[in-house]
Amino acid sequence: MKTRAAVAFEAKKPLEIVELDLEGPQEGEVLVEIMATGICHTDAYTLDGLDSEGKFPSVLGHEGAGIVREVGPGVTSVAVDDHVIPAYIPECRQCKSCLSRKTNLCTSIRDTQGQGLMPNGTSRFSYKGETIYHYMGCSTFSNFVVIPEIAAAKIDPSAPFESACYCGCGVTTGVGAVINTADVEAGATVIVFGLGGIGLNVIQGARMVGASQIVGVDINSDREEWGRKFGMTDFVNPKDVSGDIVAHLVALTDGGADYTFDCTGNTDVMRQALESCHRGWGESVIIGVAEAGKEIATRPFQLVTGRVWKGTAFGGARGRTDIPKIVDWYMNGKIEIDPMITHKLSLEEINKGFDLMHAGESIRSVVVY
Ligand code: NAD
Ligand code: AHE
Ligand code: ZN
Repeated sequence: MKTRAAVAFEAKKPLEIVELDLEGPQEGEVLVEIMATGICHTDAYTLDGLDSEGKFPSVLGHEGAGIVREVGPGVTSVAVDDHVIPAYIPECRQCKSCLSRKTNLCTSIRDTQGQGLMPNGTSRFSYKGETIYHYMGCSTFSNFVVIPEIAAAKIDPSAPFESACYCGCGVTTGVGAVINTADVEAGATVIVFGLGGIGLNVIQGARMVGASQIVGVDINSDREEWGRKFGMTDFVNPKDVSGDIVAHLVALTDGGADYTFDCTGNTDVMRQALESCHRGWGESVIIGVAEAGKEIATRPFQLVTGRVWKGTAFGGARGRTDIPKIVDWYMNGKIEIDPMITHKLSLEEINKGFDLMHAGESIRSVVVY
């Protein structure tokens, strides 16, 4: 079949809207009509050539929601007409990682997914006879996609696609980092660095679990109003702090925060986040994705004196088990999504979504097919 898609033919070039050829689902695969997709900073990072795994030409996008239109042989867990979110971390429930119960990082198809291919080592997309690669197993910037069955998270069919799609990455990552990775307790103090599409969800997760102080840090002062909408109690723009930002934050949180989260992808900020943790017990969670070649550093003494540095992928959420729960939390009002969706665009306008993100003018742009 043919599908309309925004294709990344080359790094650092705008996406091009073209008609691709799409092969039908093979064994263990499903065809999904994507109804809406968010644009996450990770898409921009890959398009900008900063991802060591980035492959071109490819169809980016990993924050979508849609309807199953066809299932391949052997598919049993989803059926035609089911509403699904493609999970970039699938959940096979059979690999060592899934069975360990210690991680959400299902390993069963990670190798081929990282190469932009379906589990059998081939792509379903092509353009004028040439292979176009998949991205993160999702490629939601295409109106129709083929995904592995183990990556299809079945959601409440009454959930609107334009909001639910954000649970495919940003909402689940931010809220999940708080409840799964850090396991923030009521009364805890929290600092969130970077108040964009992910950081605001960390803030609402911290509010949900009853954190007593939620400090937001961003170099964009417009983000103060945004943070406060979701439960932030204090805002700091590092540009307005005359001395050392870490010392400022440690003083503001009575010796350092119980939990800090990097949602910027900037390795200098990751260090500040770690060092703003409380001596003896503070935990810092890296969510931001740093560009290829970057490394983190701190004095080992920071860890010797009890601070813990960890990271999270997709907020520790298990694709098929946890995405439907997060959608349900949205549907029953436990979490908010709609106010964060600042822009709705057509596929033809998708490059504008990237421009808005880079200009700091959007929280989330959603492309509606
Ligand atoms: P975004 O562009 O919406 O938000 C980033 C925010 O960080 C902006 O508000 C920006 O002003 C702020 N910022 C930038 N530099 C800063 C600095 N030096 N100090 C303080 N604030 C600063 O991006 P997003 O979609 O929220 O994504 C945030 C990061 O999380 C990206 O690196 C993205 O790739 C990553 N991410 C990781 C996961 C995961 O599973 N680990 C999932 C989704 C996104
Ligand atoms: N491919 C990059 C790393 C990119 C990365 O860390 N991705 C996150 C999700 S970001 C979503 O917006 C993730 O889940 N990583 C786990 C995984 O297995 O990819 C690189 O550095 O090579
Ligand atoms: Zn993402």
